[in-house]
Amino acid sequence: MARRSWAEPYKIKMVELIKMTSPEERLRAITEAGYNTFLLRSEDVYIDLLTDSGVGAMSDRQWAGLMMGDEAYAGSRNFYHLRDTVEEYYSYKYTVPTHQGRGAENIISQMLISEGDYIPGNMYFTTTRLHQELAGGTFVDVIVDEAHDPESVHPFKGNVDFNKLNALLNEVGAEKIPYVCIATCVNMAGGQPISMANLRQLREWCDNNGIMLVHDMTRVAENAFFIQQREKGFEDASIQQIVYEICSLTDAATMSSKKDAMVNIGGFLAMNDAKLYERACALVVVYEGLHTYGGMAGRDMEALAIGITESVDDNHIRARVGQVEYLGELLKKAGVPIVNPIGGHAVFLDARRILPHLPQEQFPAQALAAALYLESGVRAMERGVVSAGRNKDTGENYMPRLELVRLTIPRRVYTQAHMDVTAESVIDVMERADQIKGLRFTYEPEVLRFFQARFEPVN
Ligand code: PLI
Repeated sequence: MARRSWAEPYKIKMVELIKMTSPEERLRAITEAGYNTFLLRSEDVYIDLLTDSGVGAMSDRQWAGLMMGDEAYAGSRNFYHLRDTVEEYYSYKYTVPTHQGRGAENIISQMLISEGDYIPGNMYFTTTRLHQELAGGTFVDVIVDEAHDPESVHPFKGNVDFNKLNALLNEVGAEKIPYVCIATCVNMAGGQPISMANLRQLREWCDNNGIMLVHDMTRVAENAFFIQQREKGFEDASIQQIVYEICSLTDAATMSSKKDAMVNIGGFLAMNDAKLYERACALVVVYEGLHTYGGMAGRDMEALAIGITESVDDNHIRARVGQVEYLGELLKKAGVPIVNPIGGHAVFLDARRILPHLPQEQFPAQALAAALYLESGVRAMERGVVSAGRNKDTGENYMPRLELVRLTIPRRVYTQAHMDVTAESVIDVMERADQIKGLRFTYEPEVLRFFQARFEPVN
C-alpha cells in the first residue's frame, strides 16, 4: 500500500475566532505582563502554545456527555462511569476525583511522605516536587543523564538510571523512600518516554525493596505511542493495550486529566490498595470535596470518562504526536536548536544555544519566550531556571542544564497552517537573536515562581 501522510481523525464543527495584534499592541501587552507569558491576557494571544493543559478541544461526544451530568452531591452516576472507565483502561481499582492533577499530588504526598523522606523520580515536575517538599520530603532526580542533554537522541530519555536509584537506596535506606514517582512522557525532559523494559525493571526493583511505585500518568497515552513506535515487541500492540500494561506495573497514579484525556478541568488519584483508598477518601473531603466528586462537577466526570476512551485511540494519538513532530521537523530543517528527539506534547527550543550571549542568571528562556510573543503573538512557556525555582534548604537557584522554551501543542485545536506560522515566527526571532536582552526579576513569588513572576529587561 502507498504511504499516506497522517491527518486528523476528525473534522471541525465549530470554531473560535482569534485576534491578530499589531507589534505596538504586543509590546504594550508584554510590558504590562512583566515579560511573563503567564500574565498575558489570552485575548492578546494569536497562537497559544503556553500549555497543553485544559486547552484541548472536546469532541461532540464529550460535549453531549456534559448534558448527561448527574449533579447529585453524593453518588453521582458520572462518578461510577469514571471509576469503571479508569479501571477498564488504566487498571486501577479505586478512583478519587480531584479538581486537577495537583489536588491528587497533594493527597498522595500527605498520605505517604513523612518528614525527612526521599522521593526518587524521573526528573522533577514543578507542582509534584512542591507537594513532596510541603509534606516534608526531598525529591531526588534518578533519570538517565541523557535526559539532561538536549542533543542526545536516546529513544527513552524518561528512563530511570538504576545506578542513581541504588546509590540513593544505599545512602538513606528503603525505610526513607516511601515511593518512587515515575512520570510517563516526562514533561520537563521534553516530553520524553520511559520504555516498558525500564518500567518492568523498576517494578521488580520496587518489589525487591518493598517500595511503592506511583505513576504520574498525565501523558501516558503519548508515552504508549513512543513505545509502540520504538520498542521491540510492541509494534503490533494497540495504544490501549500498552497504556493498560504501563498502568498495571504501578501501584497508584496521579492524573491531570486536562492533558491526555482532553477535558478542560479535572484530575484524579487512582490506586489498587483498599486501605490506601480509605485514607485518600478521608483526605479528599478536607481539600477537594466528597469522594464521589472530589473537585469535579458530574458533567465534567462524564466528559472525562469519554475523553479517556478517545485518548487511547491509535488514530488520535498518531495525529496528535504527528502534529508535534511536524512542527519540530520544520524547525530542525531551518537549523533551530531544539530538544531531540521531538517530544510527545511539545517542541522545546534550546534557549542556551539560541541565545549564547545570555548567562543563565539572565533567564534566557524567559527572554526568548517574551521575544517570540513580541514577534508574532505566539505564546510559549519558559522551562528553565525560572521554572526550576530555588532549593528549599539553601535558597539558591536551581541551575538546570535544560534552559528551554516550550511550544506546547493543545490537542485537536490548531491546524498545520498554525504550525507553519509558528515555525516562521521562531525562525524570524532566531535571525535577530543577538539583539535579545536578558531579564531580571522585579517580583519573585516564593513558590512556583514562574506563574506570577515579573521581569524587566537588563540594559
Ligand atoms: O495542572 P494540574 O494540577 O492539573 O497537573 C499538574 C501536573 C502534574 N504532572 C505533570 C507531568 C504535569 O505536566 C502537570 C501539569 N502541567 C502543566 C500545567 C503544564 O503546562 O505542563
